[in-house]
Amino acid sequence: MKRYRRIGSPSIQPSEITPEPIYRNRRRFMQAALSMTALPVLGFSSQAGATDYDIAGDLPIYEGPSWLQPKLASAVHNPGYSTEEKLAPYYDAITHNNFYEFGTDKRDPVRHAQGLITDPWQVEISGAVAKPGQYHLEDILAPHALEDRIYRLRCVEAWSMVIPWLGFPLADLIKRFEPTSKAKYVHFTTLEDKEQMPGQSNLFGTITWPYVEGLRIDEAMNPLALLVVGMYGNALPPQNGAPLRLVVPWKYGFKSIKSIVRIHFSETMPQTSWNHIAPDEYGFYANVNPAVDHPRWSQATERRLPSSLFSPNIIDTLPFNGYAEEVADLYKGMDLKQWF
Ligand SMILES: Nc1nc2c(c(=O)[nH]1)N[C@H]1C(S)=C(S)[C@@H](COP(=O)(O)O)O[C@H]1N2
Ligand SMILES: [Mo]
Repeated sequence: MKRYRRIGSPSIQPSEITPEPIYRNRRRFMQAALSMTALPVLGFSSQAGATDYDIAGDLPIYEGPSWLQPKLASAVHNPGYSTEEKLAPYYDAITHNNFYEFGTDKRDPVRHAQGLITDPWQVEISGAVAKPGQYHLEDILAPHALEDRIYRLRCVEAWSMVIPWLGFPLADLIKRFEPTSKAKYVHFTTLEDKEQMPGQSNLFGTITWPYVEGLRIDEAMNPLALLVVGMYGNALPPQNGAPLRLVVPWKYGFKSIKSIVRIHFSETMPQTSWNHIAPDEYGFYANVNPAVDHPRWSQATERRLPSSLFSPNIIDTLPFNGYAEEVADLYKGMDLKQWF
C-alpha cells in the first residue's frame, strides 16, 4: 500500500485546517486504509483560506452511485504509470477547474456542477465499430478493473497539478467494441444539457456546444490514455468531469474531455472544440511542448499548483509533459511545430 506524505504541520489537527466535508472524506480513506484495501492515504493542504473554506464547506461529499463503490474500493495502485511528485491537495484539485459548461471562472465548476445528474448515465458507442449501441455506464465499466495512477496534468494556460486518478486504459474499452479498419480516429462528446449546465447558455460564450475532442486511434490505444471515473480514491466529482472523463497526460488539459456521453469512431479527423475556436492557438494534437509557445504566452515553464504569490512554484515544462518515452514514437517524422 502506498502512503502519501502528509502536507502541513503534524501538530495541527486536520479537523482544524481542513473543511469539514473533506475531512470526513479523509476519514473514509483512513477507514479504507485500515481495512487493507489498496486505497491511498491522502495528504491534505493546510493552505485552505477562509474564503476557500466557505466554498468547500457547502460541498457535499461526492460518493457516486452505490454500484461504483466496490470498483473504487478494489482499485490497485499502478506505480509503473505513476509519478512520485507531490500531489496537488485534494482541495485544489476539486476547486480550481476548467469546465466551461459551468462557467469560465476556475471556481465556477465547483459552485455550479454539484447538481449534475451522473447516474443513470448513458454512453453511446458509434461509427466504425462492430458493436455500436447505447450503453449504461455500469455496463461500460463492468469488465474493467480500476487502477490508481498518479499523472501530471498540464493545462495549456501554463499551470499544472499532480492528480491520482482511478480509471482503466481507453485501449481496453476500444478493443471490446471492435473497431473496424475504417476507425482511424476516436471522437468524444460531452453532455449537452442547458438545464444542468448554465455555461451552455452563456450568450458571449465561445464554445459551440457540445464540447468535442478527439484522438488518432494509435494515440487512443496508447496505454497512458485513461478513462477515468474517480480521483483521490473516491468517485469523480462533477466539477472534474463525472461520471466518465478522458485523461491524456502527455497532452494539454483541454484534450482530457469531461462528462462523456458519446465515443465515436471514424475515418476522418474530428473537429475539436478549442481548435474550432482558435485554430492558430490550439491544434488537434496539443502535445505538451515547451519548444512551441502559445501565440500569447510561453509554454517553456508552468506554475505547479499549489502556487502562491510568494511561492509561485514555477518549474520547467517537459516535452510530452514528461511522457516522451511512452509516446514520442507516435509522432515520428512529424514536424511538431506544424502539428502543434
Ligand atoms: N467538457 C469539457 N471538458 C474539459 C474542459 C471543459 O471546459 N469542458 N476543460 C478542459 C481543460 S482546459 C482542462 S485544463 C481540464 C481540467 O481538468 P480538471 O478541472 O479536472 O483539473 O479539463 C478539460 N476538459
Ligand atoms: Mo486547460
